[in-house]
Amino acid sequence: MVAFTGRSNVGKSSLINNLVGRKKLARTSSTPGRTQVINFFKVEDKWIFVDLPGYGFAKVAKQEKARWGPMVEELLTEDRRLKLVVMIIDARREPTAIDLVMKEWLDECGVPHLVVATKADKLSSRQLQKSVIPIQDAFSCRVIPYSAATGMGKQELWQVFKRI
Ligand SMILES: Nc1nc2c(ncn2[C@@H]2O[C@H](COP(=O)(O)OP(=O)(O)OP(=O)(O)O)[C@@H](O)[C@H]2O)c(=O)[nH]1
Ligand SMILES: [Mg+2]
Repeated sequence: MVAFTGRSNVGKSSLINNLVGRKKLARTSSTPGRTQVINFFKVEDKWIFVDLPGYGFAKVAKQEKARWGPMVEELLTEDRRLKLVVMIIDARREPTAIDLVMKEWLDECGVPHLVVATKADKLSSRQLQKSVIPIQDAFSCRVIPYSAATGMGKQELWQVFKRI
């Protein structure tokens, strides 16, 4: 089982769709807060991809958050099927405080994770190279550039999954 987390509207659902090669498996939207429940997708009978609601979006009703917050936490810390968390951030931006807190929390809980910088197609290759450096510095780990529009990073991510 692989879970995908990141800020609201960063492109989690789009990344899952791109990885799986299906346009409408996970619902996407240009409005933040689209995914408001935990969605489980069975992939090739071997994997379960978990599309998590995005964090950092104030407009999602408090009640909703209170409902799934503990569920997300339980899934990330106690579900023994979970093998990896993919943390997704926007390639064009430096990670925000909440991203860093999330990463720290995953480190502390000992949850295996990696960082993916998506929407890479919105940058030129030069810009992308420049923008990945501060992201890697902030997280102190390697960052995989990704684009759900072009499929950049797809193979690399699948290779990681196949090793776990
Ligand atoms: N150009 C480009 N646009 C993208 C990419 N990934 C996502 N988007 C766009 O970004 C918007 C948000 O994408 P979603 O996949 O719904 O984002 P999400 O993280 O699942 O959002 P929530 O479920 O609301 O937390 C949509 O308009 C997507 O089309 C990408 O790699 N490149
Ligand atoms: Mg979503």
